Amino acid sequence: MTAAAGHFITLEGIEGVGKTTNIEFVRGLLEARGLEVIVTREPGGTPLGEEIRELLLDHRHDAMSADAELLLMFAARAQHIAQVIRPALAAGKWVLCDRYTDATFAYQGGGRGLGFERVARLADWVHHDLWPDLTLLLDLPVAAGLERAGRRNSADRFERERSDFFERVRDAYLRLAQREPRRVRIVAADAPLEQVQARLRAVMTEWLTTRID
Ligand code: Z5A
Repeated sequence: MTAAAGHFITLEGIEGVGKTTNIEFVRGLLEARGLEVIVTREPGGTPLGEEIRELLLDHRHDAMSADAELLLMFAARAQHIAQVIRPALAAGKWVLCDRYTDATFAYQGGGRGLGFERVARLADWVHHDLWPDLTLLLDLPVAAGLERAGRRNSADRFERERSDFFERVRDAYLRLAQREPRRVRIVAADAPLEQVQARLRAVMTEWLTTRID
């Protein structure tokens, strides 16, 4: 849980699951309640973080080691936390973030096979108790996510991975939800957009009612 005045919500899921599409919908739900929201993303969210993102996604760096990838994710995150997330939370704002440390557990811990323990040690070092208050885990079978993402023109370094990589990522996400069911809420995303958004609305309404009403 965040140790600050504001609230911290993240969206997670495998590639193509609909985070980018739905983050604006969630922002709208919060703003309709008069809440001040900032939307940001990882890796990225700061000028330095966006440059690190370029390095991470660039397919010319296909020789990048799993450890280098892991450390770059946390380097971008450290800057994001210092420059954006902590100041916004301290000012009482709602931070809505497209991916955070759960993505590192899923992609580097699960997908790359580095394991959860190493990720947990870095998380403790970089942000200690700064965990989201709520994580919306959009869940979709890998084939469907890849099919949706495949409609785009160019593939970045992650999008070039094979489906067994994304199966490990999805499995890791589901294990995280099992470990922390109060924080990580699974939202089935294998449905038309209106239905997924109705599910998101239901989860958000229930959560907001119990947390801040
Ligand atoms: N990464 C990591 O490895 N470790 C970390 O710690 C972090 C990140 C933080 C970049 O992230 C990469 O960084 C990511 C993991 C890694 N790579 N991968 N894979 P990203 O979040 O920027 O990249 P992404 O996951 O590829 O996001 P995305 O491509 O933008 O996917 P999305 O946001 O989940 O999906 P979308 O763009 O909203 O939707 C995809 C398409 O599906 C689009 O055409 C939509 O119109 C369509 N769509 C959405 N919802 C529906 C429904 N319900 N039905 C039908 N069609 C739909």
